[in-house]
Amino acid sequence: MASLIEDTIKPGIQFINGIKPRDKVAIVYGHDNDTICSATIIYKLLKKLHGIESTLIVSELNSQVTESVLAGIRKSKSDHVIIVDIGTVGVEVLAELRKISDILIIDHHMPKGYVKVAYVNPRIYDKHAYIPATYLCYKLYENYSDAKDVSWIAGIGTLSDMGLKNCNDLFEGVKRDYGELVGNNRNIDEILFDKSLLGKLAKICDSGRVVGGIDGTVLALTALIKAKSYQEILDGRFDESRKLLEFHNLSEKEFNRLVNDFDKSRKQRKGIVVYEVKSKLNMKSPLATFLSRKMKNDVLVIYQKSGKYVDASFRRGGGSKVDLDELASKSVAGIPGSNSGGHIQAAGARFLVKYTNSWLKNLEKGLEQVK
Ligand SMILES: [Mn+2]
Repeated sequence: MASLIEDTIKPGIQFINGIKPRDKVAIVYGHDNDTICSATIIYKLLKKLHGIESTLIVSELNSQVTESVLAGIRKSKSDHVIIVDIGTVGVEVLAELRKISDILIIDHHMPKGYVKVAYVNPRIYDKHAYIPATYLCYKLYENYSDAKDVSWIAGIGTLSDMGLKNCNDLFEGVKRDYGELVGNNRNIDEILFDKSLLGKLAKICDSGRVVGGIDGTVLALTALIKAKSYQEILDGRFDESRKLLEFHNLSEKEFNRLVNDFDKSRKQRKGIVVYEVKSKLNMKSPLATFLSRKMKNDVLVIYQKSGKYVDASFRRGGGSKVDLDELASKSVAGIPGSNSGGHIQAAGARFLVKYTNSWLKNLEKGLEQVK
């Protein structure tokens, strides 16, 4: 493990060593806690090392690095671009980016064949490794400085991706520095998420995205960057953190309503439980993570309409070995304008609303094939 991480972060250390105090840096991030915590830690590292205030650039829908994201990077005139926890960056975009700056990608999805990019991804060395991006950023930070300042942020991001159990030194670090955040709980993500103060912080940060979409993600990131301690977030001590607490209240109420609705409206198919979330909030992923624990051998598929599209989350019970990345990909096979991605144990898909029925059919067929 130690050498897997050392090998993984080495290109990141080389990249950061090449950043000089007067350089400009842009950090590009996605929308969940793992990515915003990654961005925060890298931001704080560069600030601490060189006083650099990086430009933070949020990706667009589905964490895409689009032309307009590219335009934002160009405008920032950055010498270095760091992209965190974004699974796919298009070749054309990378080619454009390479002309204006050097690039570091810190990620933990299945590795892509990127060229001329510094690439930090544990799956280059072990394709089964499940090490969230925030943890990789934490290890980078630790290479330069005592990481106590950011261990609570690293805890939030890593726990939110349900990967803290694979990162025990971080768990121990949080426990040592901020014992009250984990209490007497063992390092089991599900338990920590439900019962610990760290889990509550994770929910507060995620409520930005849940209630406010991409703008809410930016709000949560701003709060994390501003916060000198986790108490400032828990107590709502400044505008952004106060707003986040309001969002958290709203999202908790809606979450409980939907958990009840799930029991009434879920549809059991062969080996799959399917549930449509009907909500104005972006409740799909937190619900999927929570409800998957009710599954034993079944796959859980939760989907929600968002504009013209349907977004689906794939999770599985502890007794299921179905490769969800593969199932998600089969579910959208042949559906125009669709896409899918993720990990073996958690994946997602997106397609136009009008293809919902074909998608549901593909889903059942796909499960037969993947099993
Ligand atoms: Mn992640």
